[in-house]
Amino acid sequence: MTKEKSVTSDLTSSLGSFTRAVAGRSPESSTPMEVWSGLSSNIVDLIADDWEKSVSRAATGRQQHYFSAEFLMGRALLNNLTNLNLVDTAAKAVKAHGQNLSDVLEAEHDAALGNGGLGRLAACFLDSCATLDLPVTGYGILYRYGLFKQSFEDGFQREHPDPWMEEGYPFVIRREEEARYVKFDDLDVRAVPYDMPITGYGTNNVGTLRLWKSEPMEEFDYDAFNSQRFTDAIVERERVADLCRVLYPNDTTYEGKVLRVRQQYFFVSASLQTMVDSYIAHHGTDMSKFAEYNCIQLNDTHPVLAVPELMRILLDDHGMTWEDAWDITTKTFAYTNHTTLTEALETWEYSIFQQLFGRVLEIIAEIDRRFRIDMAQRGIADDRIDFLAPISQGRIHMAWIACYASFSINGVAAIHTNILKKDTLNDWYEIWPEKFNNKTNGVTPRRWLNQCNPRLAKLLTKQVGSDAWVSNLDMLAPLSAKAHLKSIQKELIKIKRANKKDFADWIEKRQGITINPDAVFDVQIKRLHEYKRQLLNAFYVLDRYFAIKADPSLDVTPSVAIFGAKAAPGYFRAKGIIKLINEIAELVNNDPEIGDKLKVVFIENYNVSPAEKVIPAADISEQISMAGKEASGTGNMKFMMNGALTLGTLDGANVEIVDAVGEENAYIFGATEDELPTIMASYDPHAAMESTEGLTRVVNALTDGTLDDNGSGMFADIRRSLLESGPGGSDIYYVLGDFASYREARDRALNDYRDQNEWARKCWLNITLSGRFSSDRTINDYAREVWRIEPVKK
Ligand code: 26W
Repeated sequence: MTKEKSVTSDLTSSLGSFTRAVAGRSPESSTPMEVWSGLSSNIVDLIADDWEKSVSRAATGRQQHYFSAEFLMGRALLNNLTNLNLVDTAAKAVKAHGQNLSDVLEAEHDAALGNGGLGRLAACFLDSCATLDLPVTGYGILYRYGLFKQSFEDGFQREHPDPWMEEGYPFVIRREEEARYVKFDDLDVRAVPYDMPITGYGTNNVGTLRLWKSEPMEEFDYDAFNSQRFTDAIVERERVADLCRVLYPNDTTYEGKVLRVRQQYFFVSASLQTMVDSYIAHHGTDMSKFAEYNCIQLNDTHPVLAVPELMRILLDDHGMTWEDAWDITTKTFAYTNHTTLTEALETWEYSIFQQLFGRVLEIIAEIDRRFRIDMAQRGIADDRIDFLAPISQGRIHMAWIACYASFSINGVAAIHTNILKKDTLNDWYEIWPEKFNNKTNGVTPRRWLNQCNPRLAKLLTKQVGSDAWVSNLDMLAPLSAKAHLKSIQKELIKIKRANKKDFADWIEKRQGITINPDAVFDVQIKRLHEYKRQLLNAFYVLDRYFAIKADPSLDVTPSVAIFGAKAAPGYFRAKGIIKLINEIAELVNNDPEIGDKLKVVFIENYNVSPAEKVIPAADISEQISMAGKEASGTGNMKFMMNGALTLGTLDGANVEIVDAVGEENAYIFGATEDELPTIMASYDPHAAMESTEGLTRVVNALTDGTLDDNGSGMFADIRRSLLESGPGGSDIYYVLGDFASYREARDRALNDYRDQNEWARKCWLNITLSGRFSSDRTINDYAREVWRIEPVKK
């Protein structure tokens, strides 16, 4: 037998065994889900030895720990098959059992343990760390319910629970023997780790994501049980299980829920305990070198309770002095900020901390006391000190604790870091400029190019001469010189057309909507938030609709406006915008006069997997946030890599994308961040509306009977948000002000699309110049400049 044949037959036979063990029947008669479980278990079997070796290699030297309340992992099987170079072999093995690999892959649930950008970034980072052989472990929470599933009923968003691992999930391994105890003043819980292996591309290094699950201290409270308080015992169990039950679905709006702060303390306490125990096992009980061997990245403020908790461990469990413990703590933590929106800043009521963890509060109070003395000695004014103190006005300020205790503070794109320095964290920057640094986000080219876009990957591999670009995306840069070649343009056009056909088939099957693959696919996929301005996009569509209705002979480039977005369940206005887009779709898609000229698609239950379907098919990437509001964005990078052109404002990483490809290879519009303060100071949304042709007609459509919000009042609320003065109004995201400029840019893009070769030339430049947006680049920067870790030798 040739080598390939024997690998295939090995996998065929092991897959048969693993599937039988899972399903209790032959793989031939198993469901795709059961074959998925069998194949996934088989993969864990194949990587187990490498994983074990990687874990013990990492434990001896300096290590990095990534603390995050969210990891938006998506599906795991295809990712692992690709990393192990087993995709074709697995396809054959699955086929040999009368099944089909793509059905099997489609059976997998997304692990949606995150809301949006911050959680998906953490997942991309883990991928890069494993690929770069870096000793990095992720720590988070094993939520029983991930981000809610979204359905549309009469165009309204409905939320449903997402029990993503109820049918079993082979990619997490319960480590019973590594359980820890986490104590609250009113509750003690057992924290049991579930470890997920993170394979890398072209390496046998395997990283770990450790997700904690809360369980009762004892299987049963026998006292309660015996004294006939059975239900009390059960209720207590449920109280503990509650802790990890659900991912909070808020993105960027802060909610002071006690259960959420419990979750945060739970996972950071358990994680620190394992880190400290591992340190002692390898380096002894002298804790003084803890920060030489360990560094912790705080993914936003959600894990900031790790700061007082590490202090508590060093003081109470290891008898250190305050000075020594603080010295170690301040050398251990680095903090990443992911948003400048003030409504996202976490502050907790003093009384909550009193109720949950008195000792941690005592430590925060001491940090606060010393902070005030420290600042006074630096000559900071009293009112400034009070504003920046960990405890002020009866609240605990998590971002201030992070800034004070961390040796590094970073933003996630150049413009964002500058805004932190000059506004949001300016006081901290004035005191400690050396703490501040920028780490522009990136995305993994494994999932977001090589896996999701195999046609384009094949072309790139042919052009580079190998697949080395998959773990070194800068290798694509020299290919940019080929942008003018008709042969390249032709191939690219063919690939995009085929991807669009795939997406059209997928959405037709999934939602029953027919779209034309020859139309321009114009895509905006991200969480629904006013600052991201899906409303601006929706208004453009309405305006186009009215223009075609007014003149049916209008020569328009056919286009499909594709949306995907979830709104936080309590965010009324965001839900109103979802309803609005669905109503516009209803109006436009059912008008025979419009036909293929304009279509609107709202992808239901947008998640990582649907993103992998639509991004390779996109022509235009909508990145239209109000300038200064989107910290970075990462979707913008995924689109760029897949040959979509950015239609965007100079915000977040769009600025750097334009810097990489040139403004002539993107469609940039709108007021800039430095112009906006002056503009907003005298902004009159009414005047903006009235002076922009067609815009009054569009805004009126909200309430004049053109569109129906089923009596919910949602559309009147949207209108008020734009035109009424005072809080909740005044068009604070400058939708009406930027409309004319947006319409001009989008019209121009649609018109340019008609020259297919010229369009393809621009796409090629975007693809080949996307190297700096690989998360490998980002992670290398963190590793060198913040974490100071080296790849582990194999
Ligand atoms: C407490 C409520 C809450 C929940 C989530 C506050 C803040 C958040 C996140 C920080 C919001 C978030 O996901 N931010 C996004 O982070 C991405 C990764 O850095 C950036 O690309 C996005 O621009 C930013 O909005």
